[in-house]
Amino acid sequence: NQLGFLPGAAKVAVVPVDAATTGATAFAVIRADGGAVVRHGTLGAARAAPDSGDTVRLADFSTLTTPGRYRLRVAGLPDSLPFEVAPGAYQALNAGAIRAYYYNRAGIALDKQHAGAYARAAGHPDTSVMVHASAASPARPAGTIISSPKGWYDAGDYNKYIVNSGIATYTLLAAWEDFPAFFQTQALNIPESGNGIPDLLNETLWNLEWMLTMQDPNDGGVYHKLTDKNFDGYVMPADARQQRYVVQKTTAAALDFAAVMATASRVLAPYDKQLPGMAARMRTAAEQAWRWARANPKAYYQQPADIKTGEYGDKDVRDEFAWAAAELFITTGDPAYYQAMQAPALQATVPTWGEVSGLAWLSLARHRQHLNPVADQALIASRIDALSSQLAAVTQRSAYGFAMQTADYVWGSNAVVLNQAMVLVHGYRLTGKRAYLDAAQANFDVIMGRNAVDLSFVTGFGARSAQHPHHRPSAADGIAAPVPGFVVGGPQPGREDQKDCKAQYASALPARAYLDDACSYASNEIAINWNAPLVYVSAALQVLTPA
Ligand code: 9MR
Repeated sequence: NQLGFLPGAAKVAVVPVDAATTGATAFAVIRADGGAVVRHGTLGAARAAPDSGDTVRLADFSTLTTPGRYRLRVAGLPDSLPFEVAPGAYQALNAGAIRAYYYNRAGIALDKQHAGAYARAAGHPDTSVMVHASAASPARPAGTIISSPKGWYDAGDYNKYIVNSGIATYTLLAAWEDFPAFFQTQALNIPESGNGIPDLLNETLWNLEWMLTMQDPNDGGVYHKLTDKNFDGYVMPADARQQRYVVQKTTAAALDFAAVMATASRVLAPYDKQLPGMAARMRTAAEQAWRWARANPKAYYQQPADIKTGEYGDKDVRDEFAWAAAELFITTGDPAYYQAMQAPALQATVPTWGEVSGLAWLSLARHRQHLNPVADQALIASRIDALSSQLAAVTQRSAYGFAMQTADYVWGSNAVVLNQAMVLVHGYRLTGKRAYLDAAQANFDVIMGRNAVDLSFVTGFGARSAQHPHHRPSAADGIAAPVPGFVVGGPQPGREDQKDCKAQYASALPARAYLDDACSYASNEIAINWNAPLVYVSAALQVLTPA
């Protein structure tokens, strides 16, 4: 982990076993400056790691708790990159990961005061968006112009998708609900800073306000996405001028919207003075979207022939129903929503944009002390504990000491790593089992450099980090360094971008199939749903790691 560790954290490094190190059984931690040895340690057993095709040993130096700047030394290898042990080890990363959302805002100029070198003109006002034929209704026939400003660009592209905004926005609100004291005092230097609302919520509001405009007030349905017909080229936002459309109302969009608005309404309720009527409006919006989804339970997304942008399609929305029901239950206390959740049949899985049942369980666990007694407390605890226990068991078996398995190397694998860590954090909060917190730390380490490609996957953080994300502003702004604070998608063997890339992947192995090139949308894009668990997990480790 190139960033380093909190003093009380589990601290583990991965040491490759190769011709040069094969005899090495010991390691040392040395001072980054001067090289004085501060710790000797014994390497763990050599274990094969099939996903990266190597053999590695673990170096555990958890007992090193003295703040400082260090490197790891193993005979036969160059010294490691420097890392810190520090009480505030993840503060700056957390702030940077939230500020990444500011940099990805649609419909606003980024000024020098807040964006520094990354200042840019406004793009995509989205005040004149056309209703696509797929979204036509009697009140809003095809060609109707609506206004749907603000929001974050989804990823390296400039479109805005409700399904992905669902899990992304929710996860930021969940970070707030779990660690309010941490975020209460955080100053992010964004345009709204100092307005009496904590900055994490200020940033989240930029997207919530957009999401509200995606609901058709005539029927409560929610458009699936706001998009160009074709992806823009590598241009700055202000230079991308295609006509924008809202496309098809879907069940998944309505339910993800309902879940987020129900969550936001309880989070924002204390800020009625700053945001008059907002919490109530969001609660009503959530209930209207829920009713629309109940009346239209199978409106699956079907990409129209003239639209080529991201799909976020999903033909199984049982989990979206359950998640929306859970959030509405928590916010309203109405037992009918708990019944609608069908809890006994609902499993907990590591959340993704298309599989959100885990979010329902995480929210219920978070609010367990204040739920209507109709909720089955033992079931809630057992779902979280069972999933955490599975992940911790994989961690124990794994050569690299993390929870990833072959099947987890999918498009956006780094978000799988982080969402696993988010589940483990909940497991730790619920049970106090230290193994869960340590496993969450290990997964976080993966993102910050404890991986087969020896790279920090977060732009601008760590001594050796991703330099060329698939992110249009980073590619077009003329600045060598990428916009900071974004986690890139991560290794995965699909390599779907090879038809569009001149550069080639160095390896097809699941944990090595990564290409630090702007062309690589399959391994090196950034996305709002991938950054959100980075925000969650870095805050969680900062707050929860015992001193
Ligand atoms: O995150 C999405 C991933 O699960 C899919 O496999 C992939 C291909 O459909 O699409 C990813 O989402 C992209 C979206 O469609 C458009 N904006 C960029 C997203 C990240 O690559």
